[in-house]
Amino acid sequence: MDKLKVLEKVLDNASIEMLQKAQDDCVDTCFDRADTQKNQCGFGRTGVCCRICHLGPCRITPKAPKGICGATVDTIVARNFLREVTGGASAHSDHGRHIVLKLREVAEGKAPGYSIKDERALRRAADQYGVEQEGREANEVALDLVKVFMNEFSEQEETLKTLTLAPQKRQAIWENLGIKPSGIDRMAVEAMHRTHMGVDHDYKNLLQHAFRVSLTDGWGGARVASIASDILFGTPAPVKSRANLGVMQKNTVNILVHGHEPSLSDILAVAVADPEIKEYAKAAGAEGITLAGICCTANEVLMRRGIPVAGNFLQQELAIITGAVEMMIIDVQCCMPSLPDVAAHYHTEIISTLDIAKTIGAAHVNVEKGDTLEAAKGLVKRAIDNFKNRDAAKINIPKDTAPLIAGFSVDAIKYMLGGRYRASFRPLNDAIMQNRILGVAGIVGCNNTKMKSDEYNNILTAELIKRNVLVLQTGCTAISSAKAGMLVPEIALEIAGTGLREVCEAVGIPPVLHMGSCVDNSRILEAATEVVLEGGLGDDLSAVPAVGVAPEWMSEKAITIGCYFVASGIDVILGNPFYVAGSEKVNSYLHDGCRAEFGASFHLIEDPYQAVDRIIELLNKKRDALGINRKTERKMFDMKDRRAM
Ligand code: MSK
Repeated sequence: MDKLKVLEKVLDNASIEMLQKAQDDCVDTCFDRADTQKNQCGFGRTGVCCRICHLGPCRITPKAPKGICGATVDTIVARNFLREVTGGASAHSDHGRHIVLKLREVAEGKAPGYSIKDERALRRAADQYGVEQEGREANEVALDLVKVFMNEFSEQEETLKTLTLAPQKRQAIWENLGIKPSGIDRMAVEAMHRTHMGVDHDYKNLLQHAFRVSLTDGWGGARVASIASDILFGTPAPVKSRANLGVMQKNTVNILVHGHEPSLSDILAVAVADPEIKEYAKAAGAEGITLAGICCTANEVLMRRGIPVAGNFLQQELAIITGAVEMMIIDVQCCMPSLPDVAAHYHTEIISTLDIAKTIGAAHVNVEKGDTLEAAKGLVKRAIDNFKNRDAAKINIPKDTAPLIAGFSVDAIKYMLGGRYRASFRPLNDAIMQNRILGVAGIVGCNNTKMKSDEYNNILTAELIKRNVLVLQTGCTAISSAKAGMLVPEIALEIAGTGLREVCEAVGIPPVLHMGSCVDNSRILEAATEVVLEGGLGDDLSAVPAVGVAPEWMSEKAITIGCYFVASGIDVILGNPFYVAGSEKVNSYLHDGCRAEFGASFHLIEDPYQAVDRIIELLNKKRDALGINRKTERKMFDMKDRRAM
């Protein structure tokens, strides 16, 4: 791959440098494999390949318009779509289940190394879910809350309790549409049943179940995951840190955590701070230990502990190519199976840690049972032992890093806006009503080798804050913004529009708020709900001037997230298409027809500047409907205004 080609694939200097190094070191990366896979299957891309039964595989063409069983293209495309949504919901929800089970172990006193870190979060959740608290110890309350959460997975008939956290009007819409889901597990099994050969053939019925399943994620498993994580590991609050490959250091032992679940990574943060472990590292000739993260495990430990972020999704291989990673510890989701192949060129050890997620070539160390802190210390010592195996000639850590502020949970935003005793979303609602802030965009998702990594994310984010749109981010998109220096308040002074800048200055927040990992997209729904409950911006999520955007998405989880945003009444812009183009009916239902039901739909816009225009148009429509789109007289904030805020 020559220099020009490298420049087409990645945006930031650190990634450019490492992709060039990959060529020098003869390492095959996802960028090379994307070239090898260039002529991607048109049948797969348009969703018209059916391999659900063994009469096929069948591929729909004008000459062969039906599968052998008689399935139409609409049935086939809708079935494939529903299975993708179920994959995404299952990933988030199973993550949530693991955290809930950990919470149970902790409450039963069976998880050494863990504790209930945030009793306030526990009590708040107990209130929300109606768990009796009067005179009861935290552990007792936690055990009852765990029972409620476990029931969210196993409930057969009643609807999910977590749905009741949505605005009343939205709940009524779901009720009328008949898409209120019952238990998470049941809905996933039903999805697989419906899509089995010879069951549900009505494309609309299948798509409705896709939206129903998506609700088990955003208003079910993902929300439960965030709540349980906050109880166990602490509710995030603003924290400073840095992002990009340059967070690794030449003279320290570098350990990277990668994946999604915080159970081990949070304990690893404790292990690396242990004095005995620090001594062990010094004895091995290292100046210390650097713990950093990739993808959403990174976001989890960043949000709560300020652990630096080494990179986002498409940087996972590039991080190893620095030649300076002693160990990469992986858990679940978004960890490429290629990691051990890349690591084989260097001294890096890849360690998988959960029995449901093994990778050929990775050493497997189960950390789920027994004393996790001891297991974490064992892993750190093993990484330290590997320090001596470095090949100095192969080490090149890019210098690039950028400062950031993360940790904007809904609780933290409320506190920032209103202070400890008046914590509320009122100032945000007022700023939207007064046209200082045009609206809110939740920009989420991944990177994708189909586009230049981070480019769409960053153009869109910068252009929106210029136009006074407050941006909420999660996942790998937030890491894109971090690398580009957009997660610090100073950026507001430099590029944000006047109104947004005034609000950011008055409150002391960046114009782009990092709200967590991809499972934390439920926090965006929570924030939007707070806006509705605060009043003045309509009585449903569909009324709020807010949009969701998934610019560079790639995973099934992103599809599910998009669906639960739309089902919640929030329009979603996609930077690249779903695999549904083969069915005009499915395509048009998702991008238009479902608006009649949910008040929102998907919009495929592959150019970031056009996406900005559409977003502004959508926000303005909402503002018009609310009657708040009048021009307000421009007025600079004085100290009195700032205090009032
Ligand atoms: S890690 S799902 S690449 S956001 Fe959550 Fe990043 Fe997307 Fe994975």
